Amino acid sequence: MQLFHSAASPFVRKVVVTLHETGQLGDVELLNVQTTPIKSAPEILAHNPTGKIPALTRPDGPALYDSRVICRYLDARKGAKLYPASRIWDVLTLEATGDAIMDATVAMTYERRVRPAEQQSDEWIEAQWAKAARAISALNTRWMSHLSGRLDMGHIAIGCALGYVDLRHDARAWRKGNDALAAWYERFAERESMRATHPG
Ligand SMILES: N[C@@H](CCC(=O)N[C@@H](CS)C(=O)NCC(=O)O)C(=O)O
Repeated sequence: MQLFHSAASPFVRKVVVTLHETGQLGDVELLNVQTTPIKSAPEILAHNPTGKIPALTRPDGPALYDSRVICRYLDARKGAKLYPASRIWDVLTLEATGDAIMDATVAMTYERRVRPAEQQSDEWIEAQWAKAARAISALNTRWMSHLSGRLDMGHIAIGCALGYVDLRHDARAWRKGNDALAAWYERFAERESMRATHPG
């Protein structure tokens, strides 16, 4: 299988952490690509009409996208139980929360890096950060019990989302007022899968 990859993408990192955690790293070749909302890499378009990464080619059917589909496929392929039936709705909601933090903060990065300076909107960027900040605060107040349990896909999504905020939006100081989540992330970032995929 081949994974369209960029080390800085938190969505791609979810997939690569999942490969590590489920022992499937050797089954996938990483293909580094550069793609942006206004300039899609042509080699991705052949597999994913949206031009986004991650996308995973596989021997038993058409390529898979997006990260949630790929991670679920990899989990099923190995029977890894990162989506345990007993708490599936919590896991999916937690994964969606991580993805929402990524959506908002990746959009902030694109606004500054890809959109021409005269079209950039500070108001829009602040509104995106407000989404991410509310989600981070909700994790700190409502999700710590879940996060301290057995590893599942929700944990991986949150770890990758917070890693991306550190990478691109460190100045926002997300740890302030979110002590429990900050302590959890400190430990989570020490996992071998997270250390091996650190984008810095
Ligand atoms: N919902 C998608 C989001 C993927 C995504 O936004 N990837 C970014 C890189 S971090 C991308 O490919 N952007 C290029 C574009 O928007 O065309 C997923 O979970 O895979």
